[in-house]
Amino acid sequence: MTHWHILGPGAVGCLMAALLDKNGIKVTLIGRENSTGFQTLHYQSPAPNSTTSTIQVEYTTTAQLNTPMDVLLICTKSHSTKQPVEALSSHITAHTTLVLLQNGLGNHEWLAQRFPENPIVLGSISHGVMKIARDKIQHTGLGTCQLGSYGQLKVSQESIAPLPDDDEDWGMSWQDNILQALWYKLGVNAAINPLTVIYDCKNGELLDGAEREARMEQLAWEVESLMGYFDITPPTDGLIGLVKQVAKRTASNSSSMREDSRAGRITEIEDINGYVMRKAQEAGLNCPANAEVLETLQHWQDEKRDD
Ligand code: KPL
Repeated sequence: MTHWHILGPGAVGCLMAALLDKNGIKVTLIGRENSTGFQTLHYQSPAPNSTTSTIQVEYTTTAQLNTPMDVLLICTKSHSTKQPVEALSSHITAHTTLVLLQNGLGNHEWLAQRFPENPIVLGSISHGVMKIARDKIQHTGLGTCQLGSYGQLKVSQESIAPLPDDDEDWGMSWQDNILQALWYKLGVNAAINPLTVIYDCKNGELLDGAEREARMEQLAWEVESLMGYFDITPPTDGLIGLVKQVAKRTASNSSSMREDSRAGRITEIEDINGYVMRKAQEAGLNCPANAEVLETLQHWQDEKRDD
């Protein structure tokens, strides 16, 4: 049976552990904490019929892992990826499939260069999930989990695991063009996340004022023009249509970037609007709204670090 190792026992990593375990797939979580062996993880399913189930998950650390891996699912924050993946590299054999499931873009290019012989799968997840205690996650909203092959070596859905595509809690689908799905997510995050930090508001409140909405439109419009350059077909209602739909659907959410910023953690701005700016430079396009939010958030982050 395929054994999945999940790097990053945060909310998404634990959700994936719970969903994989529920579907009979062997899972080990890899974290920083020096407590290894089997530990209890409580999973609270979404309301209104919320129930809590308990699973026993194996935990290990990068230093203590001592087996080659079948599948390495990377769920770390995008800015904390390279170092722990390097630390695991002696357990990545030619047979290890690397699955990247995180916000922002850029690490997929590094992964393909660093591990050119390995099958690579990219993913985009829209489930709502919160880690409410060290050993407890709350699945706050059902969503989807899109996966797809990336790079030279084509990976088929069947080859990584019998992933359930008929399980409602999972919302799993295999995409032939996963980069397109990831650009859509990048566009949504680039237009919503930094503005929720700047206006210190929930996602839905970005639709409450003309200035906020205009800035959101401009950010989305710039990403959409970049998509054209990289041969990515925009969503049917345009990227701005998708952005507004997500802002409405997740109206009461406080974005991950706002939460990171409030908690004084490094935000994913470099892997979201920063990635947009790196691609804009490659394409020779101007993206002034993305440049502005990037600069503002970088500046705020540096100020907090100096405090
Ligand atoms: O992905 C998100 C995030 O917060 O990172 C959105 C879609 C904006 C939902 O909050």
